[in-house]
Amino acid sequence: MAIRPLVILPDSRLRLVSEPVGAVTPEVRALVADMLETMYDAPGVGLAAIQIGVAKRIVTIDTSKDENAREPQVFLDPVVVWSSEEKRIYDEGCLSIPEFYGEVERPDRVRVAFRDLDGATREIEADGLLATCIQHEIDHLNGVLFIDHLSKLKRDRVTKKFAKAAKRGEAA
Ligand code: GNR
Ligand code: NI
Repeated sequence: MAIRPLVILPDSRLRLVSEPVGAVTPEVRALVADMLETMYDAPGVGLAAIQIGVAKRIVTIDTSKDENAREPQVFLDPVVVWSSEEKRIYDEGCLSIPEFYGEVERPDRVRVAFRDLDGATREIEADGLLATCIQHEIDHLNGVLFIDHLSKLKRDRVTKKFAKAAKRGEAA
């Protein structure tokens, strides 16, 4: 297992549409192990494979608060199959946009179909932080960032800040 470097805005890889996973090979399992290690090290609540530079439709999430009682969840090829009319607003952050936060409105509850590491098809209904997080991660699989849900003014401001920092070779 290894902690992998995070892909940071304005890296154009964050705009890629990730590819379906296909067969659950030992390489896929090794990638998931690296994603979990990288997510826990960051620390983050979720991670999409593209955030470590791999354009595959893989998401890891752990919304448990206690780091001594970890509850890793792995989603291969996740798809939202139902979302509630009711919305919820959450102050989101992203490991690829460090130290920037913004309020995003999304469906309060979602049903998500996915495959697990045994290749079995499963479905869950998520609410609360898990619902917010899984929608944030599925956005990553489609090249969408949470700042895309903010006003153009806020998005342009943070995009420029990170572009300038990258040019100078600094963190934003
Ligand atoms: O660690 C994370 N926290 C978070 C908080 C609110 C909404 C979404 C998230 S996901 C984020 C990690 C990340 O960037 N995943 O892509
Ligand atoms: Ni993110």
